[in-house]
Amino acid sequence: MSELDDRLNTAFEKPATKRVAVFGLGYVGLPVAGALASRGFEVIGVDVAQRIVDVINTGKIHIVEPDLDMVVQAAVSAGKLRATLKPEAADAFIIAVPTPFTDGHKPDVSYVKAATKAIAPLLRKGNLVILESTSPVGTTEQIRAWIGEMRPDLILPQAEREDADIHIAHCPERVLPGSVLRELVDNDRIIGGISPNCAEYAAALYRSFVRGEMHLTNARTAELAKLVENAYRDVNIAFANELSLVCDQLDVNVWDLIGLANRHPRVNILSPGPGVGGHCIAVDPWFIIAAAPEATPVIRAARAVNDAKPDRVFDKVKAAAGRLRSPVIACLGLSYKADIDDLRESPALHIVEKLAKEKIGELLVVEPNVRQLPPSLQGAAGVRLAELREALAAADIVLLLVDHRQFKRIDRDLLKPKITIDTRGVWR
Ligand code: SAJ
Repeated sequence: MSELDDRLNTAFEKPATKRVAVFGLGYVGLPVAGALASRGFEVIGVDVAQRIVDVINTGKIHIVEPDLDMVVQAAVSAGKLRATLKPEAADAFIIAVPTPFTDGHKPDVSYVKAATKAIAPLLRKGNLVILESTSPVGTTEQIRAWIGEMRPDLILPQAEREDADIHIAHCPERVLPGSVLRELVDNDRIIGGISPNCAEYAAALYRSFVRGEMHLTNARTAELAKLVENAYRDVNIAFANELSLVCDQLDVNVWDLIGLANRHPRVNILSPGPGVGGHCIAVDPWFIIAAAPEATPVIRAARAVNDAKPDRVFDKVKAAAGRLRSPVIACLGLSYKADIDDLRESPALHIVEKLAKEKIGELLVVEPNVRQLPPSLQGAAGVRLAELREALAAADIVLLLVDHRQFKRIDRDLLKPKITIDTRGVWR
């Protein structure tokens, strides 16, 4: 441990007296707030939605994530976590707000700007500002500029200067929805400081609840590292999805093929599916493309392949249905991946919406993680939410869109008389 580490650990040795304000109480901010509260920090969760603030203050949560309810309930009842609409002073501020893209696939950092502008008037000497949101390269420096406009009285950090009044760093979130609490603690963290000192201060805070290693770097590298992680995955899923189309044409089972190719010691092909969903992998590669459009043909092509995959699945279902009179289609799964309720950017949902719009048969939708159809499907003619058993009994075509655990357990004999379209390779 360096002398500085010693100093920082001393600074944080009485976490019960330290306040951290977390801006944005969503899939990332809420678990971080819970983790800090469970380590004894006094945590103020700031959100713009009254409903979210109210739910959290009753010790409940507004999202589905295993065990998060228990962590939040314990933190709220111990008086360590409190949600509010109104920003309050703290020792450290963590920004965990959405960074979507605009219609033209350009990054929209307006929520980060709004959070920064709310934090700036509250800043005192010694404070730490951390950006967790996945952000385009340069956003952390932009935060410094926004603070500078509002607080000319503060000495702001610079790469080569260590006499700053406050510290600013980017610590990108890396947690996998569905395993957030485990990954929050176990994953390594990349900590990108505006200056080395900033990174050290941020690392000291994360060390309070992270068991993974801290990798200190500058803010720009940390920003790009996060984007690259998700773009890497997108490109590799695109390769698998492209293979699935090749295999359809050549009458080869893509799952057998990938299983065999992956026996090579240096080959590890991911799984094809109905497309790439969620709010990260389908979004973040665009931040790299927007920053360097001429230099990113591979990343752009991967986006195109993955975005086109739902329509290829639709074509397959349409062709199968076209051979039947009044086909009944069991559509298994709506979420963007297995065993969660998140429908954002879901390829499964896109496929079912298109089948409904083009009136391709009667659709019995099975989604064990939701209680009602999403608005886009509510009231659509010939579409309803059904129980798995009923849908399997009635269907001519069984379309597997999400590999939920309930679907993996389906008795294969029930499927024998049906036409099956398995986009996830569960029943191979
Ligand atoms: N998918 C496939 N084939 C695969 C793997 C995934 O089709 O072999 C599909 C999934 O079904 C889903 C999509 O890709 O539709 C994305 O799912 P995912 O489980 O790969 O990732 P996310 O979006 O839930 O979470 C990712 C993670 N990033 C990486 O694994 C590099 C997570 O660690 C990040 O924190 C998260 O993005 C984020 O918030 O950025």
